[in-house]
Amino acid sequence: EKRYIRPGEPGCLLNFHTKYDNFIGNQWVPPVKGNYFDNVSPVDGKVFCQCARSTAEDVEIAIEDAYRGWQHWKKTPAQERAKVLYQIAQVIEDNKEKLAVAEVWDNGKPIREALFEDIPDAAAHFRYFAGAIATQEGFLSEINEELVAYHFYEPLGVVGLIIPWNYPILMASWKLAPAIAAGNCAILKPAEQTPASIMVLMELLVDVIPPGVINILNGYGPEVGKPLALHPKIRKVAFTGETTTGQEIMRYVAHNIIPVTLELGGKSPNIFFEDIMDQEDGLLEKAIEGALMFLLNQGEVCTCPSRALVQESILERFLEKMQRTLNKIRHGDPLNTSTIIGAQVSLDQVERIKKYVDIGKSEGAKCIKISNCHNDSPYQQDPCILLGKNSMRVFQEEIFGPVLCICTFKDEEEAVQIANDSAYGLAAGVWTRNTNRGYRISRQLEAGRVWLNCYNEFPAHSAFGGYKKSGFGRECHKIALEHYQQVKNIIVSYKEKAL
Ligand code: TXE
Repeated sequence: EKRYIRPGEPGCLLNFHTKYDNFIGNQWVPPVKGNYFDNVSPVDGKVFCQCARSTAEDVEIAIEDAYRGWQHWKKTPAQERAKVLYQIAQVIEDNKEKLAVAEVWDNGKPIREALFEDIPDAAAHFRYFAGAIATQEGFLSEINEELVAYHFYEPLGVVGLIIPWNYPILMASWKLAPAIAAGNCAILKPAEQTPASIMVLMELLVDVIPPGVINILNGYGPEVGKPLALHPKIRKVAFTGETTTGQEIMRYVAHNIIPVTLELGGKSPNIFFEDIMDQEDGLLEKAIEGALMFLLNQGEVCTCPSRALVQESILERFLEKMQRTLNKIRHGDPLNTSTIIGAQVSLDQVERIKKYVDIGKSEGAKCIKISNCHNDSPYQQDPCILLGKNSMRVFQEEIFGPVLCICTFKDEEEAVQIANDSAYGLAAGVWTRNTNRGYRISRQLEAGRVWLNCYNEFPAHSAFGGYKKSGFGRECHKIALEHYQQVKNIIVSYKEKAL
């Protein structure tokens, strides 16, 4: 157990500045209108810095600088671009603890997650896309003896990346790595709840990235995200956030007919079959851990396994085991490495979660008490388990908090029917010893990612993205490169003479 020192206290690994300008063309540029907004840490509930409250005028400046940078970047050979991505990964890794503390302070997540997942995963994505771009090849088609069609992957230009607050540095990396690897320059807009940790990262990267390749504009969605997505010189938008915001983004990009990828909400089912019980091989313990994944990042995860579908025959035993493990879980200071549940990102978010718990109860869901998990901070929400039916609102709407909704099923057919009875289709989990069943069910689930006997693994090199209202496009895999590229086809005739 280790307790990291809070920013501002003597001996802390980092001290935030009191004010952050935008990061444009490798310079710190004040917002044109001169406005800043307060940034509160959910760890102590206090304002710890101010960040630029950008507007359309700042978008103009960033676009200009990004295009200036692009003149060089688009001509930079893939191997050289890869080298920059490797260097970014190295800087992230070398500053792992500092970045983890920054992330915790900005977002409220427990430091064990930031240290062992968010930050190393961010580095892994830059490394992965460095390798992917260095090995990407165009292709050619032999049309006939004298006619050849060549295909080249070309970058799009300057792309707009809009990200949420739940994984600031990791979400930035998921988007920045493929975007810049592919030869684009990027303008990233962090969420207004978590604008600061990314600025700490940019301070570390300023000597590593060529000017204009990565630009950061802070501010509110409608004030800066919207003009960014609407700008006629933006060639693509990648967005992660709420489904209704995703719908807005689609409307914006329609103006300029540019591609968009969307990673939106989820209500992911985690399905537990009876055959996981009664053997001493550790799968049951693993499954319980999988069920408790609804607590990861305090439930503020797009793939939160917020619906547990438990086979009727094992419900009681499963619940009992789950409660026993839950009672040992520590809720507390996010900077302590033994803390499992940290602070929710904002008081608004706490309010939203509480409202949903009340809705669940009023719909008749049974609330299962968890004894040990309590904390007095207004930013900390006690975990909650609701036993109910899939038709209830709490089973259908994204809560984005430590709330697990459990229902039962009789057989495979019913499990699939309940799992797919959702507007969303981001992810799902299946737990069984029967590999044929696992495969069969996985293929029937309407979800872009299925975890079989595991949950919430996010390795680089595996495609991630949604079905249905969870969006479209894939990240974390080299196919994402194609979302940031267009194909140039050149047809060449090698015929010597006219007909
Ligand atoms: O999301 P938004 P919010 C869910 C979760 C949460 C809810 C609201 O349920 O409680 O969404 O979160 C920018 N034009 N998820 O309000 O609004 C915004 O500034 C351009 C699910 O934070 O979608 C931020 O940078 N940009 C989710 C980003 O969009 C706009 C992750 C996301 O904010 C904009 C986060 C506009 N009109 C929340 N409006 C997931 N599934 O991963 C907002 N933004």
